[in-house]
Amino acid sequence: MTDNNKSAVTYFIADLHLTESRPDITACFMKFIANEAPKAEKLYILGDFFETWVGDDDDSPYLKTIADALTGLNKSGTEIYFIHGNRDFLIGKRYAKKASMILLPEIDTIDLYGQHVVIMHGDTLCTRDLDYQEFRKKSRSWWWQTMIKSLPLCVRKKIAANYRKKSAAATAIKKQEIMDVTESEVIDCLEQYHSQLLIHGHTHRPAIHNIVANNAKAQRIVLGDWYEQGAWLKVTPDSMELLNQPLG
Ligand SMILES: [Mn+2]
Repeated sequence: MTDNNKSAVTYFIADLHLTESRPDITACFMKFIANEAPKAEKLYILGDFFETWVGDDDDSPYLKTIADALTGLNKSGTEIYFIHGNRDFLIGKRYAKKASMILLPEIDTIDLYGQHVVIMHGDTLCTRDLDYQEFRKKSRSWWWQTMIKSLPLCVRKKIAANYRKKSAAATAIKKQEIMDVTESEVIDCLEQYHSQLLIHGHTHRPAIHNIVANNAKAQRIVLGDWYEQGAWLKVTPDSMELLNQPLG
């Protein structure tokens, strides 16, 4: 699918939290899709692309606009890959197809210009957030998802809104370090996958961390959220850069 007109550039984004109630973030994303993303041969979306997701049967015009923008990008020759976040883990094959995205497993490894890289949303690294990890386990189970999907769309929307309220209140009182990754999980993960580079989002703490894993230099790159600016990681065969653009 890769076109000859695309250069050796790969972009990574996460935590846009797209929602109709944030037209500024949506406009920033549309600008990114129109001006920036077409330069890349591949775009990886590492979760929490949407603020919430209640099911692929939500046929709102807003979600269609986003899908159409991604499809236009894909038609220009940019491959689009998606890993679920903790907000949009219910995105399924139907919407992925509409948006021309390829769904990847929750932890995946890719060849990034010769480097073996682990990519993920990042919520699984926050093992000290016990309440969340318990919810995560439940909400990824077959029985929970079957039960949720059997409810009418309007009920699911209400449940999601309630959950977000409760989660925001809980997050506000959780200690900062609980909300960040557990360093030993990062090292274990890089060792398990025999990799020296991990790219993830979720914590909203954009940075390139130099660490040690597999007894050698390694890096953990954290993508930025889009609450106050557009943010992406640009990777070429010889550079890695976290970039921004203003909202709106
Ligand atoms: Mn997240």
